[in-house]
Amino acid sequence: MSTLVIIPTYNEREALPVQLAAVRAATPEVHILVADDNSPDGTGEWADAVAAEDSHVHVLHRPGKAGLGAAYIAGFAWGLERGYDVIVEMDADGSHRAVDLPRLLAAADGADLVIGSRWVKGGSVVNWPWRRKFLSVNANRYVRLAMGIKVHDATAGFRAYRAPMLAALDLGEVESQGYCFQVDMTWRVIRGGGSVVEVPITFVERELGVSKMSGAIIREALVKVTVWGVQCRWAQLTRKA
Ligand SMILES: Nc1nc2c(ncn2[C@@H]2O[C@H](COP(=O)(O)OP(=O)(O)OP(=O)(O)O)[C@@H](O)[C@H]2O)c(=O)[nH]1
Ligand SMILES: [Mg+2]
Repeated sequence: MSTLVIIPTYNEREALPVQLAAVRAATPEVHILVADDNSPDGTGEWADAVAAEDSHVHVLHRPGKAGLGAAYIAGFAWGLERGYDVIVEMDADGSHRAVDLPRLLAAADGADLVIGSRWVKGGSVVNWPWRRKFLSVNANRYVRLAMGIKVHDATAGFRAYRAPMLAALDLGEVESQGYCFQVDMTWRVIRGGGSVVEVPITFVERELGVSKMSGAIIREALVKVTVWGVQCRWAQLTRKA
């Protein structure tokens, strides 16, 4: 089973070296694609230098900051073209621990989408203030309720897709960024008839670099999940009528 781990980066010059080394050590066989949006801090150039020395590391240079979702969509296309069996999403900032990756990959044997979940039994978050926990837990409750899905951590960004599942989705249609991108992808897999499994992970708040989370990212998720929820309920109602 060949695996590609996509790490999207924007100004992760401090964090990426630590994360890259951790992934190489935990899973020496996997390939890594750094999808960099022309980071002003030189993350892309640093990744190029590593890629020149290590055949397991690749770099996708994008012209400018266009959001997490767009970077992943481009990374998925890159991985599908090259025939990887499993494609993983993973942050550069160390929040997603490389030591949890082998369990995610093992579960990808039996599911189209494996979500590294904070909000199932055994999952946890380290170093988050109560407000962040409250936001994430309740955002996920809202997603479950509004969209009628059973996933406990639909906003999670540490996940593994089986390539045929990604290939079956119309990825060109996906416009969401941030957390919304994760919910959008989860919903597309479910609607596409794919199986979803949640594996508990320990999520660690970033210690290096700066968060790119913003009010706009939270608003996007809230508005879109509400619209999708209404569409979904409407479709259920009109089917029954
Ligand atoms: N290529 C690319 N990567 C991005 C962009 N925005 C964020 N990222 C990367 O996506 C990953 C997650 O971003 P974070 O800033 O950690 O956002 P977050 O994990 O939601 O928020 P925190 O928990 O506060 O860290 C990191 O590896 C970022 O460098 C973007 O516009 N383009
Ligand atoms: Mg982060």
